[in-house]
Amino acid sequence: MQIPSHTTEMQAPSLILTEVSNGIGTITLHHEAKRNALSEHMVQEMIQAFDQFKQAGVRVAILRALPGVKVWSAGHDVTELPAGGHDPLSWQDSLRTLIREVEIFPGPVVALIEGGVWGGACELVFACDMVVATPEATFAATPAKLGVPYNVTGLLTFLNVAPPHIAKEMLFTGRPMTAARLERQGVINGVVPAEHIGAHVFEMARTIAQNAPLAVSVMKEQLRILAGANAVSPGDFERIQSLRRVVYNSHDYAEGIQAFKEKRLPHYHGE
Ligand code: YXS
Repeated sequence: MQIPSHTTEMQAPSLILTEVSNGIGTITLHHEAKRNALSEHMVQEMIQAFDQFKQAGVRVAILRALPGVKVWSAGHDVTELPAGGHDPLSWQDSLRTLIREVEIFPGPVVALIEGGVWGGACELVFACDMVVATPEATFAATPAKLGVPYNVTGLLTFLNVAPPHIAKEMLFTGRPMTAARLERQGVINGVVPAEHIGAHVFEMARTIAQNAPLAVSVMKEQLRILAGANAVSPGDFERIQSLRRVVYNSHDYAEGIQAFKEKRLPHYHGE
């Protein structure tokens, strides 16, 4: 039985459901009104859930939305992005914090995907250790559509799971890519019909949970360290940050955010 994560009458209503059974912890995104946008509030609840899972000795975590959703998550909460002049994806940004939590959680995190995955949620899913999706699921990376200068570790998440041409097609077009196409490229682990995906993912989680948890969690941490072992010189890093500053200080960035809020198409002028 899924229970809302712990809330008291003083707190805002919970935006996720959590469940722990037999060493498997499940986080279900549950904010339909904003299409499960990864707001500060939702991210804080997810981080608390991961902490609870650690204390409960959870060996595998599953990240999902409610069965049958049309939108798994609409990505970063755009209303919480700076209007301009500040790095929208700095170290302490909620999306960045959540992705690091997934990466350091001491057990595999399996993403169970139904519906559309947008923007930063696409990176969140790719940062999970395995991804299983229904045939109807789609994945769209949207920084180019909003004028957002994606950050270094975020782009590395894409490069670590997708061949460069696929990562570039996703990032440059901003168009949703189908689960079938991403499975063919090895970007996701499998495509399973909606009526079977729950059982399929739980069966995989049970198999992992029966293995030696220390060996699994240490291999996960080793793979995280190896995946991030891309040497970038201090000069190159400074050049990257100066290029990103031009973008988030640009008219185009402010236009992208404003157009979203006004529910209209943006008009970009390359400045
Ligand atoms: O008008 P109300 O108040 O009912 O609110 C609407 C939307 O404004 C809201 N909503 C969001 N609010 C904040 N941040 C979001 N990302 C977001 N997405 C949606 O939810 C209410 C219902 O939305 P609506 O009417 O559009 O739903 P729909 O079913 O017609 O369409 C679902 C979507 C997902 C196709 C549509 O909402 C959509 O295109 N959302 C934006 C997807 C997107 O571009 N996400 C990227 C966010 S920025 C991000 O993740 C990174 C910074 S980056 O861009 O760099 O990747």
